[in-house]
Amino acid sequence: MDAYERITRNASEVITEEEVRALAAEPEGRRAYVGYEPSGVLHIGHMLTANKLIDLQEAGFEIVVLLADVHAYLNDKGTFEEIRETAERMKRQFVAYGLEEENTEFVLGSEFQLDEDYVLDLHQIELSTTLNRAQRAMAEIQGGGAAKVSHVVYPLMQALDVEYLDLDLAVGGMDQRKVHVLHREVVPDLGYEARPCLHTPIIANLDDGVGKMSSSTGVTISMEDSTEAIEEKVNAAYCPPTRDPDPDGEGNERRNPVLEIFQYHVFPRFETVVVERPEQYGGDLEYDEYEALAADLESGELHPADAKGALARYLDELVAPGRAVLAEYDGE
Ligand code: NAL
Repeated sequence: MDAYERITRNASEVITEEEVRALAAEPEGRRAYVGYEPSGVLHIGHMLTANKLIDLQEAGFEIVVLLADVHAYLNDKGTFEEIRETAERMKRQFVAYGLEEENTEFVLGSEFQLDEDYVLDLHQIELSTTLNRAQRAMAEIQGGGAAKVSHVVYPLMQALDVEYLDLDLAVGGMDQRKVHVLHREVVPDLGYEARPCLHTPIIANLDDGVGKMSSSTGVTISMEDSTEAIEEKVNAAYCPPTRDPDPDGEGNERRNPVLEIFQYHVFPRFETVVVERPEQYGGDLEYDEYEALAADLESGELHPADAKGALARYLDELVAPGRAVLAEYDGE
């Protein structure tokens, strides 16, 4: 796999391909980043972007993780003190998950977002952005309820952060794309260079195969889950035996969350995937790539129950280190 393939594997979109190819040609010393509103417990959505950061680390990038405390505050996620504490818990879980501490810079938004230069740049973007434009950029991020003034400041700050963190590549889920596009449109007016962006897919809920998988709606997996909870959720997951013929087709919402988790979480982190089966059912199956496993599920060679058993085992292995970090907090 060459650097460009590794950087873009499993991505839904890159803006623009040409700009990302230029980075891939010389990845050493490049900085890529993701920002997260601090939340107490990592869930599978955070883990998906973290997998992309691990790909980028392996391609030679330096990684910056923005723990967006001011953004979480603007999105009504609690008091500033609570959010700060949560940020530290989140950082420790990311390190446990596999973001090497030596190669990862964790930054709190409040470290630079309250500086005079930053605030004046922010006000300049406020002057040139309509309310309507900012609200549209925020639609997929806002926590719910009526939009407040804070909700239109939020995407403008995010657009500016890319410049202030001196980054070469902005990474985020597809829910961040409108903010990143806003970034590309507004920062040139401030005399800054727009940066390339890479967006990861939003995967389906485990229970119904549709919607955005997050901790607030539908069944998801988080670092809080015990081995037994993971087994239960995965065994109850929606897993139609045939693949969606057009998974990205508009209006086509039939999805297979079991296959998606194999694709976006298991294969990127494990060289080979072994599905254990009793001898009488044909014995163990071994896969080096996602497509082979998906094809076997589709043809009936691999039974959904066996696929789920393997998925629960691998997910448990991915979650275990973060679960241990959370247990330490509980013990304090
Ligand atoms: C992501 C978030 C907040 C601030 C950012 C600043 C720069 C780059 C990425 C950022 C969080 C994100 C979310 N909007 O919805 O979790």
